[in-house]
Amino acid sequence: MNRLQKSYTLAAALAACLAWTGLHAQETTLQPLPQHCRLLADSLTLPDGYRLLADTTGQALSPALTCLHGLLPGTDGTASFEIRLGLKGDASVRQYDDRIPDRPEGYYLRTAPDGIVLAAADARGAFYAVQTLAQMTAHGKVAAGEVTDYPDIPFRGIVEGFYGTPWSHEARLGQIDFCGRNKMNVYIYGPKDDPYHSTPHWRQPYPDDKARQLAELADRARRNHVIFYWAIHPGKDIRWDEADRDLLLAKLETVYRCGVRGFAVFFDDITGDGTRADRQAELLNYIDRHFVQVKGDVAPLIICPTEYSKSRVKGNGEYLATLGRLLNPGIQIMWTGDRVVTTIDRATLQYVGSLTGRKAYVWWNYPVSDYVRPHLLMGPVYGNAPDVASGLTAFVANPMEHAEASKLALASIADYAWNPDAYDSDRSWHLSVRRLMPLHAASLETFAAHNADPGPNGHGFRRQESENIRPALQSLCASVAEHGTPDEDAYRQVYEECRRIVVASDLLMAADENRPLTDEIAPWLACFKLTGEYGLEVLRALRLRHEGQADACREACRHARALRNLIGRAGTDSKPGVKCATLHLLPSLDILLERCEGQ
Ligand code: 14T
Repeated sequence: MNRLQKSYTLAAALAACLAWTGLHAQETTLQPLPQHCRLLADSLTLPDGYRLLADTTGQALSPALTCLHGLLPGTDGTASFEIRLGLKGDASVRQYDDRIPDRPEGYYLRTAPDGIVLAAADARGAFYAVQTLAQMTAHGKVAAGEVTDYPDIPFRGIVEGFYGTPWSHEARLGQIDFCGRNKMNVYIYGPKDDPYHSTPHWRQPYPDDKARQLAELADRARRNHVIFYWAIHPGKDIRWDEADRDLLLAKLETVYRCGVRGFAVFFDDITGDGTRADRQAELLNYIDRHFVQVKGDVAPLIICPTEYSKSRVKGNGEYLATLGRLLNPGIQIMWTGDRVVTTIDRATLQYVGSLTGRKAYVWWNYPVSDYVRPHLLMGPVYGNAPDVASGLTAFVANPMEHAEASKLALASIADYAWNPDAYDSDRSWHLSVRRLMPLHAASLETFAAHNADPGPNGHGFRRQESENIRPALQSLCASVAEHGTPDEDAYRQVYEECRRIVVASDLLMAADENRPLTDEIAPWLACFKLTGEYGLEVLRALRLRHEGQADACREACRHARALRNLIGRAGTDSKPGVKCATLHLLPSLDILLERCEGQ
């Protein structure tokens, strides 16, 4: 054996050993990140046919089975490769019972040369096992290994609760499927601008076409193991009498008949008599007693209180204390944190928990942009504490009116809510980008990196933006300000970033990979391209000035100024005032241009 052969053998032995101990495990791209996961570097080739061993007790496993058949169509009763799908105690997975986490929605997944095991604590867990399997599968191959998993937060999802154009029916169906793929189990329907959700028409039943759509949403939710909640917002003009109470109950009944099995009552953003805690509690308890408990198949009620953030709490919190004291114990109380738009930590959960005597149902106002409409919020999702799980029952996010662009943040929110203490915002952001447009991930990442901060706003909520190029922008501006000469390295980096911006804009505008997304962000893509072109022209002007070419510099400045004016006017009639890269990139370029124009 020569030296080369010897070292090869050694390397192979080492690799085998590492594979065995899991140290050579593949860096996982699973999102949400599982609690325990050991995937080997090798993947298995999936056979054309497999034998399915599934215990089909009732309808419980049907969403999991439907999804499995979509992923691997070739069932064949005689094949040697076995796929076992079942719940704890079922014959098909009995030998794996002790591996199933003893937690709601828990599952154990094993992929090996002889077959696949999907063994779960409950039906939703089985569905999630299949979702994980789907993420491990590509091009006829599946990663080999084991996953043991469960969520740390019981309820995770979306609250469609923003002001502005409500999502289209198609967009909602897509969001519910998205919830399923991201292991979110709640979708709360409460768009502020649905007239039948709020004033003026909350008392009226939906017209037939809208009722049919609600039924379709409820059905789609069931297929994704998502609880679809319908919310009503009656507080602007409710009278605390029997007539309005009966009208509200009758409205819930009509929505129940559409197949909806979850209900919420929102009392946010109202003034006057509707804000009374004792009356709100009385109404909710009445609904609980005479509707939820009578039906028997309806999820626990949710209330969004009038004082839904610490900043809205008056006095010593008598309002929330009254709700906590009077509301039936199973009723969930929503909470946005210390402010309306802010990140969540243990202290805020402790605060509201001790007032209401129950764990908070967190309504996170992100990536909602109804208070900063010209901006897209597509940066990394960060700032929520890793140790929140014991202080809340739910974490639901209020998105942007842009359904597709919201999915970037929502995928990370799903990741966070599943496993908050292992959550890594950058890792999650990269994965979310890749899952939205795998073929254009680099371009979409460039776009999203510069579309993150909401700009100055009344909530005082800000986000990092353009972090990759921030140091270079700083040194470039500093070098020009201090000695009039641009720092070469910084200049080159900013130049390259502006080139990337122009190219990314063009690639995304031309791409067919995710039309719903690129159509939605088209006005921002146009603005983004102008921003890149503006940057390039500012840099050219800077160089010409440095070279002493005064006339050429002046011409470049004129062009740059024209581009800057176009950026200021960016948007279309339907989407006025589009803004991007406003935190660092645009202000830096503005400083540099003024400097060039100044001489
Ligand atoms: F119900 C609440 F939890 C809540 O957040 N309500 C609204 C919500 O619909 C909206 O999307 C969100 C972000 O703008 O904030 C709440 O609406 C507000 C908040 C304010 F502080 C509307 C006006 C305000 F001044």
